[in-house]
Amino acid sequence: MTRTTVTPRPQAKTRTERPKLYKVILLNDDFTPRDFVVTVLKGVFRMTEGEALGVMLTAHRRGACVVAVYTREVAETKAQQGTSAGQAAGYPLTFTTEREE
Ligand code: NFA
Repeated sequence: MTRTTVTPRPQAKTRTERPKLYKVILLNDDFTPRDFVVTVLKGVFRMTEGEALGVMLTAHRRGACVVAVYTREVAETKAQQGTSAGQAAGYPLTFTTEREE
């Protein structure tokens, strides 16, 4: 009779990489009306009125404000949507993205 020896392999560990995160940053400008910025922040970034007001005012006073942090695709899409909303209304409103350290 033939005997077969089964040698168990050491179980390979599954390593799940954390995705890199990207900040969406709102840049201040002198032309986009404050209430328009608030409307875009609420619509694109699902913020409440109070959150949107806080972010808009911080960008207005300091020049820029981090809006939110997402994976790359989501951050780039939302930044593009916010910037496009401004362009469609004739404003220079700009959202950029930056890799988080
Ligand atoms: N600075 C703009 C104004 O006074 C408002 C604004 C805030 C624009 C934040 C862009 C970003 N109308």
